[in-house]
Amino acid sequence: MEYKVYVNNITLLLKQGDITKETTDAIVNAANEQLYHLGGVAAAIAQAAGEQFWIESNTIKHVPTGSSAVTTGGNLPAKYVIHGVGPIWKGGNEKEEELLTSVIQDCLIKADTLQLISIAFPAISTGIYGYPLDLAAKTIINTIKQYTIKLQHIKHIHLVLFSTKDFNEFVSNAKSLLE
Ligand code: AR6
Repeated sequence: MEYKVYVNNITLLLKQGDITKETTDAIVNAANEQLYHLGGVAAAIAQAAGEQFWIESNTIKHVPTGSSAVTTGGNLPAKYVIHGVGPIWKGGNEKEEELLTSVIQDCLIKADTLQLISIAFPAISTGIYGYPLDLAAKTIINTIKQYTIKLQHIKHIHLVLFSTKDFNEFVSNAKSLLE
């Protein structure tokens, strides 16, 4: 399942699938501040990327929530992994929206600075970190809408949603926010 829309000369492709299989230049990991990739999409990425990826992750000591850090992709098809640390949902009054906006922006800046053409995101914070799916979809899509205008190199952004439910939620928000 796929849905494509154009935003400021960039292709935004929403798809259902496994982000470890993406052939974009970079994939984003939904990481924690320590880059201990023990659950969710992080564990799947680490498993597919291999040992060198763990070693690189361990050299990065701390990534503050709302920001990101870059490693190579190891055995993944993607050349880079951008580790974005999203907020843990605490009810909505602990700057969660600001922090989710900030992490998406930071990943886009890192990819654009590396002069990458394509990047794939998972639904950061919506799994173990408990961010409500509809609110996350709105914030992630709005951030992409507002931020793409500033990008020099990136031409393709993928949002890779793991379940049909997640895919449908993101598509309905993309239709109302971008069409
Ligand atoms: N491809 C795409 N999306 C996936 C995949 C996959 N292979 N596997 C899971 N998802 P989560 P968070 C979806 O929990 O909420 C980890 O332990 C999943 O269904 O991975 O930001 C980290 O180390 C959900 O929609 O990330 C942190 O400690 C989305 O990815 C913590 O979890 C994000 O879920 C981060 O929690």
